[in-house]
Amino acid sequence: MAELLDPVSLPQLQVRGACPHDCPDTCALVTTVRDGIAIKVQGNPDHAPTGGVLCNKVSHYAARTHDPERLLHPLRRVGPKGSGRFEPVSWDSALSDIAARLSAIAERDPQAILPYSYCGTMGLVQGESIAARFFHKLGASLLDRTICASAGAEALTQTLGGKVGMKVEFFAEAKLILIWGSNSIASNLHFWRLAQEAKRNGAKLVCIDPRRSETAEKCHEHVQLLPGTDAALALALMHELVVNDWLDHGYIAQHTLGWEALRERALRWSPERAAQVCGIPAQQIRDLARDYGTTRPAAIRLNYGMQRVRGGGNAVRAVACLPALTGAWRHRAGGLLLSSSGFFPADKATLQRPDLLAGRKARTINMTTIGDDLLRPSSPEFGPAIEALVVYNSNPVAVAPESGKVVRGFAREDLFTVVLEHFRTDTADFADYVLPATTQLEHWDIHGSYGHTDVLLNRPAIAPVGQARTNTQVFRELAARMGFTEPCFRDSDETICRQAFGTHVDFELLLEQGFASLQVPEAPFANGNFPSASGRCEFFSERLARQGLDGLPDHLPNYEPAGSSTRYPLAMISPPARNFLNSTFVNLQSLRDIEGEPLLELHADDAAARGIADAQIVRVFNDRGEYLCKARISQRARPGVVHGLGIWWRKLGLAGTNVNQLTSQRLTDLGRAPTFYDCLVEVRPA
Ligand SMILES: Nc1nc2c(c(=O)[nH]1)N[C@H]1C(S)=C(S)[C@@H](COP(=O)(O)OP(=O)(O)OC[C@H]3O[C@@H](n4cnc5c(=O)[nH]c(N)nc54)[C@H](O)[C@@H]3O)O[C@H]1N2
Ligand SMILES: Nc1nc2c(c(=O)[nH]1)N[C@H]1C(S)=C(S)[C@@H](COP(=O)(O)OP(=O)(O)OC[C@H]3O[C@@H](n4cnc5c(=O)[nH]c(N)nc54)[C@H](O)[C@@H]3O)O[C@H]1N2
Ligand code: SF4
Ligand SMILES: [Mo]
Repeated sequence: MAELLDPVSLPQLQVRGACPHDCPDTCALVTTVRDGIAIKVQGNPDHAPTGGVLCNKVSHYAARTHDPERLLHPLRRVGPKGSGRFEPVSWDSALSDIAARLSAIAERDPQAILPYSYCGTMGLVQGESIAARFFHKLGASLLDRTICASAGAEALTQTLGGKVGMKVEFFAEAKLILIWGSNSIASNLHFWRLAQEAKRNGAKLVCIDPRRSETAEKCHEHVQLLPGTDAALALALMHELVVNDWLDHGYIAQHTLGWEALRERALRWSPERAAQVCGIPAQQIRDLARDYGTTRPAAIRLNYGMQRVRGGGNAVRAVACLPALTGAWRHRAGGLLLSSSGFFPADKATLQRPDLLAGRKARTINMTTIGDDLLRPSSPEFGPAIEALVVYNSNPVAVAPESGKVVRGFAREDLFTVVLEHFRTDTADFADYVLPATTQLEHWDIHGSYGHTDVLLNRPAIAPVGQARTNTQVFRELAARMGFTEPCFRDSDETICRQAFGTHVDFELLLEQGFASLQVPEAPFANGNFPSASGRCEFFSERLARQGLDGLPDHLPNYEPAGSSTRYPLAMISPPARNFLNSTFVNLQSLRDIEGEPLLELHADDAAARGIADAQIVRVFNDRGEYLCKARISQRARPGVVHGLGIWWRKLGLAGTNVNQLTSQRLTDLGRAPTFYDCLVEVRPA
């Protein structure tokens, strides 16, 4: 049983759960509850990937749950849009009015209604289950959930056949680890523990990142390339593998597709050529290639940081070719991991019921371009203007690119907006109705992972705080009010937990210990068997070629390459601040105190050229907008590149904006994803 009575102190429960956050580690939690209050959230020591340790953010989860600013009852807007002026209303009147408003719009055209959700929780129940069923039945617009990972996901799918890779635990046995586009210490802490173990066993750690991150400074080698130049680096590594014959010819012949074409492409990328593009010494590329070509086993921990630029998909494709060239996949501690989520057999058809569309063809809106799309009038190409937006598990006003436009869209007085939230976020401020949602400590859920291969079950530890309701309950009740009679709208959360993986996991084991491992081979691609159509690692992708795209990976320069503009000479990336999780936790005083203020890290030379002193307030700007923050002259930055750490709540920043005021809505080469790290700016003292 999960609940254990502590014999010594007051009656106290320990309840097993799962971290809900969008983080590859998917930790197993143990929540201690006393008198109905969660007093402590800890890592489950029995779950190997968690190892009993949580990050600093989620160690504060009990405080976040019982924070005095939690939303406790439904709110209805009384002031102008965005003013944040609300009055409390009953659930019944809120839900009745919402159902009536949505019904009236749906009668004209249900596609004028758009759900907007992402990974505030990664749970399969409080994410896309009843909510998806509801919007499918309604015939609402579909949402293309691209804001994070779809460029890399598409790239992996076009190369390996799916979001699959090494089993994370075996990184500990690798002798060379490339940490590529990942600040593991901040955003993949439990992987970093494995990398440390490998280091103690003699492994060399190399970090490839434009920023000298917490992780980069602790690796043996830091390759500090310019943003958006990873494909050039990967191709030059291939060049060296070819000319030095550090290749596994047997593996290439048996388990890959398109070798001759890739070889030819790689031979065009001498280290000197790539060095020009990447802004690093050619010798560093040669040395890295020698390490990669001659060390066994060699493992790559690729992460999403490199794919937030125009050529992000191609970059991931290029890197994903490397382990097949050297045969690194033969060893369980060799290969690559970007995401393991493709190993999880989630039953999406049952969870989400796309069949409820019943032959209707709903249009798809890309969540990344919500700024433009909210401002679009009806037209034959676009379809109806968006009239209603239902937001859950996301904070688009803070996290979506080009927030000047996002805000203008949300501020439309004729837009009907419902936001399900824990707190009065920047997005909630623009709602017509704010509905208080339960947190992970208050509801059931079930989780896969994109960093390990265990399923986790989350049991509620406490009763809902205030009048908070689960996302599922809100959509169940809206469904009932709108006359949706299918039995799937009455499934309980526990039932949905059981549906999620069907017989693929032992649910009794989940109930008992809180986690259950998938059966994944130790070295899944030692003998090929990639989940691609050909069963091989596809250097050349027929599918991409048929779409008129390059079948081979190549370097595509950024839309806004470093050094290409005299007006905006600085390339800005905006990776996460360590103590926030996207925009979650920014409102928690204890964590915000650690981060201090919104920061722009810049190199001393760039600061001096602009007369900027450390800790001075600066104006960061481009044609899309401007943002005030504090300058930090920092050895983390290389000249010409600045780092606007994210993702602050606009209203908690210095002048009511955040870094996304500057980012653009342009999309990546593959996967229709955002290009947050492909952004030129200028900086001046404020
Ligand atoms: N503490 C913390 N942890 C998090 C999150 C958080 O907000 N805070 N967010 C979670 C989420 S949603 C995600 S998607 C992951 C994100 O975590 P990651 O997948 O690791 O991605 P990022 O944090 O975007 O970027 C990682 C690193 O890539 C670097 N980078 C930027 N541009 C480039 C480039 O062009 N090439 C290369 N090689 N590197 C580049 C950045 O400087 C950064 O150090 O982390 C999750 N974990
Ligand atoms: N400039 C810049 N912008 C970025 C990024 C970047 O690196 N730089 N990173 C991008 C990435 S990788 C991502 S993933 C996105 C993240 O964007 P989002 O997925 O929007 O993530 P969060 O900002 O964490 O907002 C999640 C919200 O969901 C709420 N929530 C959590 N659990 C529940 C629940 O059970 N029910 C309900 N109703 N609400 C819940 C939380 O309170 C929180 O306000 O941001 C992107 N934006
Ligand atoms: S955010 Fe990541 S590291 Fe932190 S507790 Fe959750 S899964 Fe673990
Ligand atoms: Mo993300």
